[in-house]
Amino acid sequence: MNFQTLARHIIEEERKYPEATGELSSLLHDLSLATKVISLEVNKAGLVDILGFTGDSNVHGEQVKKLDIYAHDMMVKAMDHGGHLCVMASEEEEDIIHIPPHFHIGKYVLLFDPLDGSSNIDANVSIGTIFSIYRRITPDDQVATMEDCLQPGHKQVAAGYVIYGSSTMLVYTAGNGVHGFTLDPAFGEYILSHKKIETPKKSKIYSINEGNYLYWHTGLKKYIKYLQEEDEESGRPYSSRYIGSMVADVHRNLLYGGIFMYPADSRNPNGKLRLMYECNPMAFIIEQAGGKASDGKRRMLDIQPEKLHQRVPIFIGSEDDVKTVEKFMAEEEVKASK
Ligand code: AHM
Ligand code: MG
Repeated sequence: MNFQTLARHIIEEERKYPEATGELSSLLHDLSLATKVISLEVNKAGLVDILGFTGDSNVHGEQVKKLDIYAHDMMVKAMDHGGHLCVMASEEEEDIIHIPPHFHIGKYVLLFDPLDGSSNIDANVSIGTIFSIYRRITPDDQVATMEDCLQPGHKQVAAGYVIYGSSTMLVYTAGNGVHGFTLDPAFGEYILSHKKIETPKKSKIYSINEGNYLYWHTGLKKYIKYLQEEDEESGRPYSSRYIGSMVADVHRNLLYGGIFMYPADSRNPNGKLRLMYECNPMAFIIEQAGGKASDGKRRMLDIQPEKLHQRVPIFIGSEDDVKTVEKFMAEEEVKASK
């Protein structure tokens, strides 16, 4: 059989680095297992009474959980005892999550958004799990701290997402390109389906919530109008595609080319999306695929985080498009400062 499972792919990637211990491979394997369970539950969402609020009971009189809480619990349960992690943090939990001291403590740090875009679940729209892995920076013989979690994105060792869409796909990078695997529902394995994904340098798609137009930066308003103008040479007008589910929007743009934006606006000066759980892992993936990610001014991966749940504006996708929006916004700032 001429196909490659995720497990085999990870092992073969690791063979390229003689100093590798195999720990990262096992970690990614545990992670993929957790997402398979989440995928099953997501697929059942319309059938089982799992969409009620936390605390409701289902037809069996059992307590049901909202799917995002379920996904969070599943990630923690699958990852806390593997021996690879020293600390975790989740978008669903205020504080960092320590590894119980009776488990082996490893050298990696895991940050995740267990179910991004979960407000879309009821409408059967694609949602996803996003993960980001760092090496610990505090000494091995001490309890890991917030410092281990608050590292800039360029320190990521690996990052990825799983999209629960028309099929379930896991896309990851460990710093050596971006690889995509589709879950075969028949035998429950992720199979390599998208080898070394490269995103187009320039695109024809923009993704942004245009309902917020009134509150945007003038430079951004001008940029969007520019994309809507007709100009054959530069391939305008662009198409607008916005699902409202970051994993799905970024995934489509990764494959077809495109720019995804969640900007700051006059009501939300830091935008909406989270640096540690959404923006950094996606930025690592996009850069590895040849794209670019910024907060409008700075490279996303160079931002020094201050808070675990910090929000940040994001412009991510095809390199030329991200550069163009940065230029539009910078020009307006120069004008405003005169
Ligand atoms: P969530 O973490 O509460 O699910 O919110 C994140 C989601 C992203 O997936 C998506 O890009 C964004 O929120 C959409 O926001 P909006 O509805 O404001 O356009
Ligand atoms: Mg989220």
